[in-house]
Amino acid sequence: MSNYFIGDIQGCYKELLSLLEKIAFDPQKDKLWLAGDLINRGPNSLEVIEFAYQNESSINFVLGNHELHFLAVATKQRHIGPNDTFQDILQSKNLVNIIDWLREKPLIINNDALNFMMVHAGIYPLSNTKITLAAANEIEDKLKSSEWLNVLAKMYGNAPIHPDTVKNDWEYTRFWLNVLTRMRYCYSDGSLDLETKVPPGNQPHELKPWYELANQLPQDRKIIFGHWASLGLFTFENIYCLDSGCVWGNDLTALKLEDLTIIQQKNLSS
Ligand SMILES: [Mn+2]
Repeated sequence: MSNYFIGDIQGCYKELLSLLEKIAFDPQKDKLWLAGDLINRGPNSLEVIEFAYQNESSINFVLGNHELHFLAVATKQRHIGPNDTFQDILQSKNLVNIIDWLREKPLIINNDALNFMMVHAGIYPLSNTKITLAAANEIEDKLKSSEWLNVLAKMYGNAPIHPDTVKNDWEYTRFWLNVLTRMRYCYSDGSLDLETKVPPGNQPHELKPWYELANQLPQDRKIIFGHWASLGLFTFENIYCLDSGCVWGNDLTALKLEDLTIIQQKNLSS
């Protein structure tokens, strides 16, 4: 039995199947841990979602910004954007089940047995693990509750950018959703910058990647994330970014937990 972490798939179903063939994935024995953004921007969002849905006993994943955006569009809280490519899921006969199933998915997986924490974008570097997990759990509960449509309607926007300026429940929800599913860079005081997407080294000098801030990040376990295609496959101490930009013509990456081998599949259309 093996455990594999896989970065952002974004509808690249052909590449997912090829990657699973390379690792000889056996759904009876192996487990996949996906870092979110299974869908959108790429060609086959519905196939990826159906695959994850049908193999639920062997596939775990965290919600990414694209799953949350899909939920907002599917429930008419938001208009579909010109670059969104999940019309296939919106037209699926299984849409209602897919929506309810996504609502149950976590924002963070903190696995003590396998010693890792997985999140789509990042862990807030100036808060301790307890505060971060409590925030994630609170929002997960809201998404499962009757308040879920309000979460989807009110999650858009960049403010507040610092936890000390949070004034109410909805600002708290938006701040933490932005941390968990959109963050790349922070200012040194811990304020979020949610616009800069360039690779580290090219950013304005006052910004640092979230994982470089003087921090309270857990040291005793692997931290796995995706979301940052321009960072690409990256490791820094116990921290691993697995978004290697398959949807942008690059690679889909799997990291095997047991021996830390990297297995990649190139984009098959480019
Ligand atoms: Mn993302």
